[in-house]
Amino acid sequence: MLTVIVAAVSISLLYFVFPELTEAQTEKTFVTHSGAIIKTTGDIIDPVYLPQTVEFDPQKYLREFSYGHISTLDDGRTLREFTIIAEDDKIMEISPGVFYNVWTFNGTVPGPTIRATEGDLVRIHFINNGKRSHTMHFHGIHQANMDGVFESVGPGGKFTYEWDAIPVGVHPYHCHVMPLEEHIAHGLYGVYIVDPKEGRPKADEMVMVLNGFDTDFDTENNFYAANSIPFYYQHHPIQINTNELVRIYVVNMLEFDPINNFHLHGNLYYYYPTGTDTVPFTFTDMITLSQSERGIMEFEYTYPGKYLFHAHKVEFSEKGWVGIFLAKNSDDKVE
Ligand SMILES: [Cu+2]
Repeated sequence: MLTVIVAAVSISLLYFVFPELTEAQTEKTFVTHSGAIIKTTGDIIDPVYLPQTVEFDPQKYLREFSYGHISTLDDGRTLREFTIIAEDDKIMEISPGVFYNVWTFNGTVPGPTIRATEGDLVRIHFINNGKRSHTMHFHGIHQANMDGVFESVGPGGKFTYEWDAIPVGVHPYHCHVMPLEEHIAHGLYGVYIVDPKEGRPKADEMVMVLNGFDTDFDTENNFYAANSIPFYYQHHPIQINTNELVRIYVVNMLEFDPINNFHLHGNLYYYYPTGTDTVPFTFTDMITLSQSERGIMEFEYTYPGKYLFHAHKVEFSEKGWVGIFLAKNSDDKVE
C-alpha cells in the first residue's frame, strides 16, 4: 500500500516539476530598465521585458489621421472600418537610456488618431495580442454593449465594436480593464475625432495627447510630455505659418496627477471644450484639464518667431511637457 502511495506522490511531483525544469533550461533575452540586454535561464526580479522596441515619431503622429477603410452602406451612409491590435510586451525608450514597458494600440503610445464624420458608421475590429485582457472604450454616444467595459477581451481574443459617429468633437479612447490606472498609464489610449458634416474651416491641424510615464512604479510620473516623448517639440520645433489658422485637438490622458494644463506664449487661442460646439467657449492662453478632459484650440500667429507652449505647472514642463512653435512668414511658406 505504502509503495502505491509513494509512486502516486512521485508521479504527481514529476508532473509539477517537469514543466519548470523545461522552462528553466530555456535561455531568454530581456531588456532591463537601464537598457542592458541580458540573456538568462533564471528568474529576474521586475522589470523583465522582451526586447521588442517601439518606434514612435512625434513629428509624424502630430499631423497623422486615420480615416479607416471606407465603403458605402446600402442606405448611402459611410462605413469606416479600423483594425486595432493591442499588445503589452513592447518596450520604448521614453528618454535617453530610460526603457519602459508600454502597452500599445497598433504599436504606439498614443494609438492611432481615428477620425470619422458625424453620422458615419464606425466599425472597429479589435484584436488582443497581449498577455492580459484588454478592451477599447470609446467616449461618445453608443449602445451599452459597445462600451468596452463589461466585455473583457482575453489574450488572443477579438471583438467588433460598432456605433454611429456622434457627437461631433474630440474624444479619447482607452482600455477599460481593471486595474484601469495600470492599463491607461502603460499607454493604452488614443484620440477619436468626429468632424461636423459641414466640416470646420481649413486649418493646419494637429493632435496633442498630454501624457506621462511612471517609470519607477511609485504611482507618480517621472516624465511628462505632449505626445509621449519629453522635450521632443522643444528640440524639434513645430513649424507653422503666420496668419494661418492652427487647430489643435488636445486630450489630457495624464494619470496620477489630478490636473494638467496648456499655456501658449505670445498669443491667445479660442477654446472649444470637448469640441462639441462650433462657438468657442473662451479666448485665453491657459486651460486646465483633468483626466480625459479635452477640446479644440484655434489660433494664428501674426508675428514670426519661436513661441513656447507648455504646462504652466512648472514641475510638468521641467520634466518634459514643453515645446516650441516656429512661426514662419506666410510669404516664406513651410511644409
Ligand atoms: Cu488593458
